[in-house]
Amino acid sequence: MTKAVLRKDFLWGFATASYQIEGAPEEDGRGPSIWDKFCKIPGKIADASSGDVACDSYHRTAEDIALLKETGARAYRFSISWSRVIPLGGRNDPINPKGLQFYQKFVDDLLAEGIEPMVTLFHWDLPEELDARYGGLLNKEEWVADYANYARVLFKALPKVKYWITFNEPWCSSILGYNTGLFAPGHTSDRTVKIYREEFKAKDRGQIGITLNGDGVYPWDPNDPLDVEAAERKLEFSIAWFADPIYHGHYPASMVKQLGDRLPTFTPEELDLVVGSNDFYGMNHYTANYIKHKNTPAEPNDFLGNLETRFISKSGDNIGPETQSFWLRPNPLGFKNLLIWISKRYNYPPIYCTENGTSVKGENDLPIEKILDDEFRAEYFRGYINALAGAVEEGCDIRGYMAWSLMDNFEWAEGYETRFGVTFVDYEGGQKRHLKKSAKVIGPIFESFIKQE
Ligand code: GBH
Repeated sequence: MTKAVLRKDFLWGFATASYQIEGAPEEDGRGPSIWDKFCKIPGKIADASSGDVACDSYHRTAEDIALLKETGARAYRFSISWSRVIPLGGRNDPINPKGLQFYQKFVDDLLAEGIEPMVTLFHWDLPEELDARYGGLLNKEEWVADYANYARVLFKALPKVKYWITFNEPWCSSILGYNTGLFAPGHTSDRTVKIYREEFKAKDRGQIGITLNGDGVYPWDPNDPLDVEAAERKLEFSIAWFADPIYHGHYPASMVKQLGDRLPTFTPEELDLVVGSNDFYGMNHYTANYIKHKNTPAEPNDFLGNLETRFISKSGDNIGPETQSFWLRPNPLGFKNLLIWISKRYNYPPIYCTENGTSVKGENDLPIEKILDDEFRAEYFRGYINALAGAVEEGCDIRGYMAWSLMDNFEWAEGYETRFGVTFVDYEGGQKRHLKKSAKVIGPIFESFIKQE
């Protein structure tokens, strides 16, 4: 017997992102994004693929909604392709009515089926023109003004949307886009929240927040205080880098100590915009690591906090089974611990888990019957959803959960080889969708945890 610990209005469902599923890069006036360009550079994408077709979702919204219905999902998190709506991206550039209409109709269609839309404004696919024009996200003046304008266009066009996410994983934009170069460019701002609150919130009664990624941590040697400290520092370098300014008005001390004046200082005006800018905390979470401190001084390009991440602990414990993603091994307890860490550090904010899921080792090479019988992924969700319920029992205010992903899709630099979907997408067979086992286990678990009244 499970205990009904989740709120009656708990939102559970699935997540995707525009470039990873839509395809149709040149249709109805869409402009190119930095990912269209990035994918053309030889060597950037493992299988030399791109999002040109992806799941063909631009032409299959009805099918995607039917999938959601079949799983019983209450909500769907998707992102907007900025260059569909404003092909050149800028505040003085023309709006593309067909692009806007596509998303308006999609929102209407979801609502007609009783599915709550949760919209990410920016999931990495910056209009290419803005990068060419002024360096994209690196140009604070220009980019912030253009992003603010884009956000306002959408707030205006989609008043029925009640859940807005400003940025997906700014850590990835910054580090993978500008530090390691694995992904196309990025950075962050919070002015969008002011616009929403001042011009739309009262009328539309929605909420807005940022989505941060963060992995669970354990000290490599729990008896070494330096590893214990390093584990905390890892969370500060990945999560508190963005969340401390929002909830506490400053960067974490450990980052200031290591990075000094390489961290920008906030002006009073910036603090005004940033502090308190989350109606909810959006959390993307997949895995955990053992953390081992380093004895040498931090390298100038270090972004982890002068430490190593490992899958095996000092005593030889493996954090979790291997998956198709080199960075991901399931560890549900790490999720529970991290939910509690975030809740304590930021005074128990409402949390929406905006992504959680796994790839499966070798999945792409299996025959379809085996792919559809994805017990490994089903077990992942059982473990993680139980961990979530456990965190709620310990006082965390968790209000929603979106599994990544509704369907297999373009997995960025890894191309199509790595699948994260609860739905199999047959890329060779005309993008046909087939529900996997995992699609059907999530609903019943949530419904058993959610209070009936
Ligand atoms: C999410 O990021 C994305 O939001 C989503 O679009 C994506 O499809 C999904 O995950 C599955 O990957 O060793 O430096 O390369 C997940 C968080 C953080 C996971 C960075 C990969 C790579 C670390 N990601 N991490 S690195």
